[in-house]
Amino acid sequence: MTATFDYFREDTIAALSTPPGRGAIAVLRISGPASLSLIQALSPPLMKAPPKPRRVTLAPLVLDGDILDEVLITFFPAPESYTGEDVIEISCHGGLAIVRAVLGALHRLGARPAGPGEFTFRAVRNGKLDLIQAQAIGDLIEASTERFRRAAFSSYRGILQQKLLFIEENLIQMAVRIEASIEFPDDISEEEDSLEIREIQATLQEIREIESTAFRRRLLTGGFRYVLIGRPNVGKSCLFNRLVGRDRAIVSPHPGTTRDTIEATVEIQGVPVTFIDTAGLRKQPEEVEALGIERTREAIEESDAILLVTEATEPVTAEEQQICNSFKQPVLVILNKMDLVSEPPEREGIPISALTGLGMDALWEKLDELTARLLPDTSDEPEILLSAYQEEQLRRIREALISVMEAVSHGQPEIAAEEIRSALASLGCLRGTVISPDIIDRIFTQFCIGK
Ligand SMILES: Nc1nc2c(ncn2[C@@H]2O[C@H](COP(=O)(O)OP(=O)(O)OP(=O)(O)O)[C@@H](O)[C@H]2O)c(=O)[nH]1
Ligand SMILES: [Mg+2]
Repeated sequence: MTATFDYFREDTIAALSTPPGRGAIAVLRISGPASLSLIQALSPPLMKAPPKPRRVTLAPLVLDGDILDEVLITFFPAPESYTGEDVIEISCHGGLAIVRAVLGALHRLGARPAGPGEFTFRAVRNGKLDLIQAQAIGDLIEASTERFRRAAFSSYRGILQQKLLFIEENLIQMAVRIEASIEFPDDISEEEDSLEIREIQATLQEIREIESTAFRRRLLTGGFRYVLIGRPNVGKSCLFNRLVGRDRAIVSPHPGTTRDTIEATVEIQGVPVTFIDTAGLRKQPEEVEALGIERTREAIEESDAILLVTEATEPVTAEEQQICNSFKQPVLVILNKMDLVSEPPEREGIPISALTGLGMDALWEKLDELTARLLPDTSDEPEILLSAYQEEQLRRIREALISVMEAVSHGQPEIAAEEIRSALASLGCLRGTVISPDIIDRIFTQFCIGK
């Protein structure tokens, strides 16, 4: 990333903080030592009466005698601001041309365009946020479902940081003891070594517990996949469209209409659930359809649950029965086209009509139940959301600690000391006590500009 170097400069940056595009208002942010003088240069009345800290001031922005807009300005003097530097927030009218003109003026007067996540980077550099909170803020912005939002918020509140601090203290004490054993090798008994090994095992256990929460992020971002399968023409696409709330898949009276898998995502129980419409399963398909059926098999493999769509008018086939028995995933059997029969057939299934919407409420209830069942119970543990970066650092710490353990048990304190230093270094990267260009690349450049 070429922007990396810039992040360590202490100049003044400016960017649009609301999403690009038309809106009622747009918020721009300036951060750095020249923030106040910049806005004063753009707004003559503020030269005479500087904006009061943390109060909103109405002011015109003027460039070359041309009024760009009338805006609201808030001045957050250092260190009581998001970044810990002098910050000016400008709320202007959210027109594309206005935003372009105001940003252009700020840049012309000397503010550098901010890189992605650079405001948050400065907040970390200035000790306003720790690195873990910064990543949680990234998650808060990304969170599009209820559960993800809640998890991101609790991880923002610092549970992981507390746990890591505890592990760090343990490692430091361990390092001190190991260093001492190099200086005074005769004072160390075998008993003390085995005590040390137990300490390391306990710390390893702590780390594994934190690592075991990694699935949660994948769940909150990726969610579940429910695949709709069944014989051709049973109404899979029609039901799919109903479930995802729009006409995505083509519905037709000809069997073999769907040839490719189609996906759409909705929210159930606070997590994203992707429904997958597939090509109907049949024994002797034509060539293109056969490919579609291959994809269907793949979709089944990757799914968390199966919605087996059948026709209420038809008896269940041997093939359908086999599907119910041969997969490990839960299967919901759906009896579609209930509008064509007077009574539900005498077999298990959820009676619906994808065409008329009959029975859809009951089906949604079943889907809620199914999803709740698939969700791991995390109600009594603190929410930790590990990023890929954090997972990697934890793995490094764990591997280093295993080497420490081996070295201690083989009576090699020098190696143990070196490995424990490496574990502490990874822990520093994880906690953000060391900020390297690598951290900027891996974390901050993933943010949007203006954050
Ligand atoms: N009466 C009635 N017709 C339905 C119902 N659901 C679907 N259909 C009709 O059944 C036909 C097939 O529907 P699709 O949704 O295309 O079926 P499919 O299972 O996706 O079929 P393939 O993609 O060919 O495998 C269409 O003519 C639909 O209008 C229903 O509940 N009642
Ligand atoms: Mg179809």
